[in-house]
Amino acid sequence: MNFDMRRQALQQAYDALMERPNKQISPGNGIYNRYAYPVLTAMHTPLTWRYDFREPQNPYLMERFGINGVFNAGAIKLNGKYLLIARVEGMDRKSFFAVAESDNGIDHFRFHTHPVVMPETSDPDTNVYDMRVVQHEDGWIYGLFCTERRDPAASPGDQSAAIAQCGLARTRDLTDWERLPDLVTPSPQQRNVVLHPEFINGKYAFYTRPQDGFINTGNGGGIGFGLADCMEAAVVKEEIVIDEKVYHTVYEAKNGLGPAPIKTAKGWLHLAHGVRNTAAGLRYVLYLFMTDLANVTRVIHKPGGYFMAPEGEERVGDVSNVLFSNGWIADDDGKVFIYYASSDTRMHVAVSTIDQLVDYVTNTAEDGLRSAASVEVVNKLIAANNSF
Ligand code: M1P
Repeated sequence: MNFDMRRQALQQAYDALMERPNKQISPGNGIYNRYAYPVLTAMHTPLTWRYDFREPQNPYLMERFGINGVFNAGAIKLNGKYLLIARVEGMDRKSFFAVAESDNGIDHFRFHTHPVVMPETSDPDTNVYDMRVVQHEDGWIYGLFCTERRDPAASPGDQSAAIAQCGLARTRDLTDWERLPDLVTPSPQQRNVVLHPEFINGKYAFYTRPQDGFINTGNGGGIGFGLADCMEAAVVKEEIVIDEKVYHTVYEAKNGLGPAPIKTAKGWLHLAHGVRNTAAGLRYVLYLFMTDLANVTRVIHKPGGYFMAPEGEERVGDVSNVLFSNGWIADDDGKVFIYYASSDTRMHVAVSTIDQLVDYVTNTAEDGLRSAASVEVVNKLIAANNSF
């Protein structure tokens, strides 16, 4: 195939992907509906990021920059557009952020022409990923993300030991970002840090995930909470755990908050991920819980088990058996777009409503932590069904 034919073929395949409408999968489980196609994949990244289209410099029209995956996106609605701030991972393993937008939130997500240029601090990040985008009541849009650097205490033979911390930046438009100093907390490592969208007692409130090691949370773990006086030099002096790891649950190994919580009339709705170990490796699922409007550290409802787990093609990818979410959008009409990544590879959407999610959270039995308790729940359901 000559250069021009190859260019045309690449463009046609890209345009077809961009134009493909998404399809809701029905009937679903009554809590949410998945959609048939991923909303973002490596193939959605613009061709100009991957190919050099100058024939003399690239006569084979080969990829000059490979993209490995597009996943773990933050989400926000701005000026009527649904925006995903995706983790784009190159074949070199480095991630960076890029914004893709859609008019309807379920398909035709198109990346902006350039990835985000995220300023560095005086201690450059080796890798940045998993941004939570939060419209705070102070007027700024904050991006909280994991910044990873090699552990300075690692021996020369250990090229894996890393330190994860929470990077902070703010913007008005998702294009120009002001980098702030990394969050300081009492924990040796941090991932999955989220900013609460409102002030609590006049302070900035952070959900954290204290951890001792890079992968294992060790004595740390659970979803933590702490307050900071400002964002320009944010320090959380005291972290309390508000949602713990628990034996024989879907979050027994670790858990972490997803996006910023959504305020509802009944409480703050939270989406989180829970991790357990299996013979096939770690399994990541999503779960929901609700906290008190008057005391955001008090969990008032928590359905047992998972809300969403990997299914079908979602189960396979770079890191298989993983669902992870750090972005959702609640529309004014009550519709909720849940953006989730599968197996550290691609982004999907599921759609629900505030009413459905609140119903699910408030009316689903808690984890009884024993098989016999599960049987009791099923028997109650059968009795209720036999009573009319
Ligand atoms: O590979 C699964 C996920 O692992 C990490 O999440 P956590 O810190 O909760 O274990 C992150 O690296 C995340 O990006 C990744 O999707």
